Amino acid sequence: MKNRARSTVLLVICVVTFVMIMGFSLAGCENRNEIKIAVAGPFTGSVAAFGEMIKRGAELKAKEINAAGGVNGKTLTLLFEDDTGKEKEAGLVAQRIAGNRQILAVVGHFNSACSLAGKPIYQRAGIVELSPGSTNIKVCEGSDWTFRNLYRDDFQGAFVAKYIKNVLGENQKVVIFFDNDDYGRGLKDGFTEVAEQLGLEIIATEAYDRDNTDFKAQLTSIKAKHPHLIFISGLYSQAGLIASQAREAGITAQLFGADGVDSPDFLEIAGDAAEGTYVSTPFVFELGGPEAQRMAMAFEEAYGIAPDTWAALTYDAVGMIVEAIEKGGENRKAIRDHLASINSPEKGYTGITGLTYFDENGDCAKPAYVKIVENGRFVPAAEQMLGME
Ligand code: ABU
Repeated sequence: MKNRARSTVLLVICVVTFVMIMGFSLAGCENRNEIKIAVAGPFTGSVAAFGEMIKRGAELKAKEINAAGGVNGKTLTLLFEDDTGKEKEAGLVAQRIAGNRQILAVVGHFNSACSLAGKPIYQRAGIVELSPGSTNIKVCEGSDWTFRNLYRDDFQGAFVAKYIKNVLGENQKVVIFFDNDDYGRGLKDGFTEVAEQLGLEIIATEAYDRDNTDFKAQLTSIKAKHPHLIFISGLYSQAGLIASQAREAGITAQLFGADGVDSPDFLEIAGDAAEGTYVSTPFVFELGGPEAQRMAMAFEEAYGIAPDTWAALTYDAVGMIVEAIEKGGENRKAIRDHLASINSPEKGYTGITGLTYFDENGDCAKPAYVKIVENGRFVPAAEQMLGME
């Protein structure tokens, strides 16, 4: 009896050991052939139009990389994580990503509030967060692991104030209507500081809530102040409603948004009321080089629609991470160290959105452009301020 019990125990130990060895070697096989990076953004929720473009821009770049032989000969696999554009969800997404050791880096998040929520989690875990959309000034501050491939809102706010003064005229009475979140507030502050220095007259500053859909009462009060221009410091989903409700209320003031309004869905939501609206933006396809035109054609062919600014910046962000893996190494720290070493124009990454290189914060200096809505489309504004920012 004793012998039989001993044999059974031995058999169980052998089976368990065999299963564990097989499990480890299968997991090892999976790792050997794949490079995994996460793409985190608002794939559902009130700003899902951004997420859709981010997803497609990332997918196109991954498809091209894999068609050209992959990353060090391995297949690039993207894992999409939906933060719904909300900081609470972004925190959960960040924990999930940070805890999965197979993920080498994160492209995202898009909303500044989400990048800020993820930042301490990614920093603790030691994994890069490279945002293709967050512009709040604090996004990269205080972490060695957070980078972005577009400008900050102190730069963007100042740029818009200068554009208004230089191009639209000196004696503008301006109302600022801002989304009361990290992005809307920060951009409002950046704009206000320089607008006041330049002598623009800010006659009112009003906050709105992200969940609001009815702006009529606030617009009635804004109308009574007779502004020449309303600067909307927020996202396309509310800006579209604000534009249409402003025109319905008989407000004729010039509308000016920033990069958060730069989405084809602004045109959908605002309809005719979008006409003549200006937006500042980190990228304009029409002003890009031949590689940008090639990417736009490939994107249209793949998805049947034109790419927007966010598809372009995400396309470049995926390219930067892949370059960091190829030149730095296949681990989280090597990717960070490689990105941190891209710290001068000579070492910069040339993507379809131009040259990206980082300062000691992980921020980068890239230009701003202006688009205007004409005949239901965003087109480059006749006047740009390149080199005059
Ligand atoms: N910068 C565009 C809007 C996204 C954000 O920064 O929250």
